[in-house]
Amino acid sequence: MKVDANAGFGTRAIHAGQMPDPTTGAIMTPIYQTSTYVQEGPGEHKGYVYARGHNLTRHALEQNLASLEGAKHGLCFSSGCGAATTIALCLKAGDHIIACDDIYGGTFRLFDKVFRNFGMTFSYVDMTKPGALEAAFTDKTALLWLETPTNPMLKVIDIAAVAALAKARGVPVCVDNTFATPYLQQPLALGATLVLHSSTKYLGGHSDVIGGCVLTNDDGWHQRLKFMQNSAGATPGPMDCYLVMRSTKTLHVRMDRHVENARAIAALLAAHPQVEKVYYPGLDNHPHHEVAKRQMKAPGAMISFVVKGGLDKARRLLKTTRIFACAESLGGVESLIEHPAIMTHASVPPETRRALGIDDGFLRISVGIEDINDLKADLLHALEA
Ligand code: P1T
Repeated sequence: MKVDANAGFGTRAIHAGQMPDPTTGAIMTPIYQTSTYVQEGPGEHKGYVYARGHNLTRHALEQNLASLEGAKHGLCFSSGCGAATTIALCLKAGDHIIACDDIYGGTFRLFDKVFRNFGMTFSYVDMTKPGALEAAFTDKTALLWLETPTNPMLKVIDIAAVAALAKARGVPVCVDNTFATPYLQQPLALGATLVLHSSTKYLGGHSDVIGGCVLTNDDGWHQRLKFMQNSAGATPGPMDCYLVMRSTKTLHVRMDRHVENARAIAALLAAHPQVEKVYYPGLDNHPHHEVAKRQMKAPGAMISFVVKGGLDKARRLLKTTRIFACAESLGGVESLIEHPAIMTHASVPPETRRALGIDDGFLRISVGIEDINDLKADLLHALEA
């Protein structure tokens, strides 16, 4: 079905990029599980030559995701890190990247342990403070990189404000929109140049696939990224693309329930005597609550909190929950809980973690879509253990 760009989010989630199979009418896009395509003669082909460059299942997903982000172009990658790598490969030695100070540990590792070796320089700044960002620009600044809400402190960065500062200096902005999803936040409409997702998370939604994507309206960036996608080769397989495409059809429905549950869990934690602090942009006392209300449809379903009693208590809590599984990752239908300092953010230097507030009692949860009473009972039982 040809779906109008003005159609509602749910309609685009289900239909954008997908046409009935021309051979059979199959309503679901086939999984083109092939590495190559037969040519009539040398150079005589149907536009499909070799599957690193061309795969129809992947192209359907790319169009679907582009539509959800309100983008002209979409490209899919083998992981969120594969997407980030491909963007960085479009830069060159000597380029300076300003990244937000609170960032997924794997993205920090990629910048600090890989791309720094190739002569790129990085500054990490708290982008919730415009003055700090302005001072970080140099004449070599080639890209601004931010997550919002950030992983794992759940800071909310004002995308429009940051994009305006960058635009005035001709610097493109990449927003990692993984925590928010395109249903809750649309960075391109706020001035971002590139949007990146780990589609392993809410887009995939079922903890059964690793993937990434980049969406943009910028033709030049799209051409460079497409060239690099084929050259560097961090492309996803067709089965994984199919799984993500099956999942985006329910993104809007899942997110509504994720958020509803998260609001209830945040309220429970905020009122609990064993909890020292809760980080959730939906709480009135979150320092960026107003920005979140302005730029997000809802505050998402990631919550961080500090449990009283330090590492011992945190360990006991993680071993006691029955429904909240102790695991890295987020965004699946099942609830997860983890210890960032030991798990997802172990690559971040201890002093940086401490400065951010990622200490021994600091935990992060991804609220799933199970029955809320069971989730509440599970956490209450573990907090009191
Ligand atoms: O895992 P991968 O698909 O490569 O995505 C990397 C990535 C990128 N951006 C954000 C904001 C992320 O959270 C991630 C992956 N994060 C986890 C695995 C985690 O538990 O935080």
